[in-house]
Amino acid sequence: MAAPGRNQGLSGNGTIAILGAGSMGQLWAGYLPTGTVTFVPRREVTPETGKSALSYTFQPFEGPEVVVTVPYLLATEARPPLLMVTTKAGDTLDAVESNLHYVSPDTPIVLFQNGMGCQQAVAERWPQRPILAASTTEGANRPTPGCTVHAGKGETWVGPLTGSATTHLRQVVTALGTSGLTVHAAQDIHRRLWDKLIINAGINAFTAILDCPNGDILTDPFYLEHIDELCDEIAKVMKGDTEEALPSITIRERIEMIARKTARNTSSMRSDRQRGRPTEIDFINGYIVRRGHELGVDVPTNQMLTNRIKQLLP
Ligand code: KPL
Repeated sequence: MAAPGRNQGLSGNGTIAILGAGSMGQLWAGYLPTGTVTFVPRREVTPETGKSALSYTFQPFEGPEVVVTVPYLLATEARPPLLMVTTKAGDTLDAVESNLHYVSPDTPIVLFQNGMGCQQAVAERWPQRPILAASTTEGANRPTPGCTVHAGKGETWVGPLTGSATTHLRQVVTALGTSGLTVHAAQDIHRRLWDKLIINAGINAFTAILDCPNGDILTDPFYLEHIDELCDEIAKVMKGDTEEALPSITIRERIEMIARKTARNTSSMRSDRQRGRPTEIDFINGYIVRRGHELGVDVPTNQMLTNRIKQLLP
């Protein structure tokens, strides 16, 4: 385990900074060794403006519930050796931009967003910086304010998006591994992001439109009417985007395996809808629509799901 305040393999002695204190940020902060992690506050923390730490109840996958207290990163001390970005996909570019002033040009930045497009946008904006993406199948949710639950045990792959990130990959994997969660290095992270995109594209919009837990889509006539065409479109766009061809039946099997495995879960998009928050549709089915248009692939089912979600939410 890393000594408090130090992070093995990363340059500098500061704490890993997590930007985005939602369920994914709180999951990692709950498992990383005490004293090695801070949250980036929404506004600068000063003695006048308030709290110096965020506390919440954390239910690990195994073992008793614990109270986790994570200090906020103080502007005066800020020089984190690693920045983990766990914001919603649509907030990522702006969030990174507003925090770069205290992040050294050679500090690795790891993007944990669902979907695709926002990670590439960050890498394109700052091509000289070490930008990495993470694709995770860990499941976390916040059933009540102040309480985060590690609901599903998974794995995390981390890989470089920019040239200079390659030399940081090993250290980043080691640092994230101090959490005790399973973390792998992935040279081809784009492909790993696609593996997750397939699942989100096949589950999230259906659950939000039908307002049901993940498993219930499997017998719903709306899902059954559209899933084969959706998988055909995904297969074609994926082939154009990654050179990797997956038969559409395999795509459907993967979607349905996860829908069964997470049958009682509320998907992140259904949860966004229930809470009246913006969804990540532009980075899931919306991304497939954009790439489809660029590649000359017809994507009417992805377009229909994207439109339906946008009609439901502001
Ligand atoms: O990642 C998910 C999400 O809700 O965003 C799935 C895999 C669909 C689990 O709910």
